[in-house]
Amino acid sequence: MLDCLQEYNIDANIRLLASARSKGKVINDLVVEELTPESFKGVDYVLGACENDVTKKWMPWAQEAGCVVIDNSSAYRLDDNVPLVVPEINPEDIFKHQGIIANPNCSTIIALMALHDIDNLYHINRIICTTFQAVSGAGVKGISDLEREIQDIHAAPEAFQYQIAYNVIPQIGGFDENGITSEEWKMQNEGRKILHSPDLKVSCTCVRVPVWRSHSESIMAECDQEVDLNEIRQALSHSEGVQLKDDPDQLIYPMPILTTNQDDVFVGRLHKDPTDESGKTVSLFCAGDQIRKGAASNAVQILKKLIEKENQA
Ligand code: 11C
Repeated sequence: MLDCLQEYNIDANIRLLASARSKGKVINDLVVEELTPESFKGVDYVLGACENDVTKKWMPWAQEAGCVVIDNSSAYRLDDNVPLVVPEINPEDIFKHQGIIANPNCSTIIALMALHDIDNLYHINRIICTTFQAVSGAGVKGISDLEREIQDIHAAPEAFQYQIAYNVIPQIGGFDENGITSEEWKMQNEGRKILHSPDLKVSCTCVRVPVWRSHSESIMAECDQEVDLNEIRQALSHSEGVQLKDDPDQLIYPMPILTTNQDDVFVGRLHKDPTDESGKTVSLFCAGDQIRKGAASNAVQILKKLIEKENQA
């Protein structure tokens, strides 16, 4: 987030707040302060990146102080009074906030960056998706699990249920009574809200893969009308924050190593689903850096829009 604030030329006095455990740490020359109810006094904007229970504890303090919070947790994403925003898709929702704006789930942001133009053209009614999620999506311990297992295949995993080196794990989040994980529900629930598409149906399988950084997704989108691949390519080639990488003859397609540490989502492998004779289903593959566009950059882009509006007033 600090890197993104700098890259997006956000000129601000920045304070870093965390628990007592991190008090005194120095990050980019800033000393981390312990978060207390008084911390938010005089603060205009808060970028939150905590677990849900921690977020729910400090959010009332930030609201009491009149801050506008851009929150990365999932605690408030589906709250009717909280806009859920991807700035390239639903920027108008930012300004409906009542003090909290939620940053969507990373896989959801990356999928919708690839899909929103297709939705605008043909209206997507159903999505079938498999994600390939990098270990860094599970935080520092996810990275260290892979690092340690590459050194010693018998190292005990801490972040994941099983060894992730040389393996894939088809579980991200906890399972419900239907065998669907919390991560898998996010794409439908959050996708409906961001696209303003209350009937959107999403079937998702989320898979952890031994990739350091950048989530990839294989997506089939069933639309209300027959799709035209050239029209889709044309739209995607002009889509802000998207790069079309779709030339299989030249071996050009999205891969996570290509999107790491940058904001654009790559989209390619576009083809019509050969099993849908109506021609209404498009299949694609996309990749995006879940730490940048899937989290930090998306939050900073929202902040930039808020500041621009404030400067216009
Ligand atoms: C992962 N997508 O890769 C998760 C982490 O909804 O913000 C982000 C969870 C969220 O493990």
